[in-house]
Amino acid sequence: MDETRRTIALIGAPTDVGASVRGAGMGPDALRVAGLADALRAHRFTVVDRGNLAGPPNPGLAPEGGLRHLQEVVTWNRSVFDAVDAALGQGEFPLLMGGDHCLAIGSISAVAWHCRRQGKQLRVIWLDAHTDVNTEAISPSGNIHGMPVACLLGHGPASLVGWSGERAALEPQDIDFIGIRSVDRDEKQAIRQLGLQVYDMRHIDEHGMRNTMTEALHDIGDNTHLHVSFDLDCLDPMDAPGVGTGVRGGPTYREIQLCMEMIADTGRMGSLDVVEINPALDVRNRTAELAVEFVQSLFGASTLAR
Ligand code: 5AB
Ligand code: MN
Ligand code: MN
Ligand code: MN
Repeated sequence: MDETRRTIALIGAPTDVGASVRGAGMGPDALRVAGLADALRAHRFTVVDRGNLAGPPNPGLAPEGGLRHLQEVVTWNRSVFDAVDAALGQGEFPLLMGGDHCLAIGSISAVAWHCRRQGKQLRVIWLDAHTDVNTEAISPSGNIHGMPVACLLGHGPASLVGWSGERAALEPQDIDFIGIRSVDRDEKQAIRQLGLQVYDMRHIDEHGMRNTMTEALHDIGDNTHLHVSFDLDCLDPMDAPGVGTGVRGGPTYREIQLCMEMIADTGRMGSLDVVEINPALDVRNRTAELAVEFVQSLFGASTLAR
């Protein structure tokens, strides 16, 4: 972030319509209870909590045509798009509090739309155990929280594609994935075909988080808008039990801290999603509290500075 500290707009999207495990809809309030706003204010940011967006309930239905709750997902993402667009239009930093990860379709589409008008280069860092690049044709679950990256790359149902003004909000080289350890069979093929840059856990094991992030961030320049999409299941479920689709073998607490600190050092982060916290599965709000710690690091908190 620049030294002229931007106002951070907290946008709550309390829904789990993109998932089959229920509970991520309580994520925004878990982050509030964990003290997200005051933690950022302690770092001299102005924070406005815009409250929660409204949207349809989770009907709890089976997928149709390979997609669960498509209409509800579209409606929630429309609201997210508008709220993120409004925040960016006012020069604010939008911090989306999910909600499940399908909501990144709306938030990143709004960011891409804004970047296009401002002539900025959009880059996305996707922190997740999963690559979320399934489509309705290949998803094993029909859950749209496993499809946002495909939709943003221009592959998915027509009603979820093209929101940024172009068919694709992102080109494959605009996104890097960190922490990946669960990819579905046909999703692997999609990753190869698209040529996506996936830093999986083996890469982090072999090269370390420092080299991984140096590589992922190497093309960030003065004109880059960096969007971070932080799925809390990126963390190891031993640290962060409050997620619906946890996968063992995640990065350590220290590795994630370093990852966040290196992102902060770029000074180019312009928007953030914090998604997939599931308070119904959590232990004493531990996952939301951990999220608040890591978000502080993303905004430049470090052991010896400030
Ligand atoms: B999350 C799975 N690949 O598509 C699928 O949490 C899991 O946003 C998706 O990363 C996990 O259903 C979606 C098996
Ligand atoms: Mn995800
Ligand atoms: Mn995930
Ligand atoms: Mn790259």
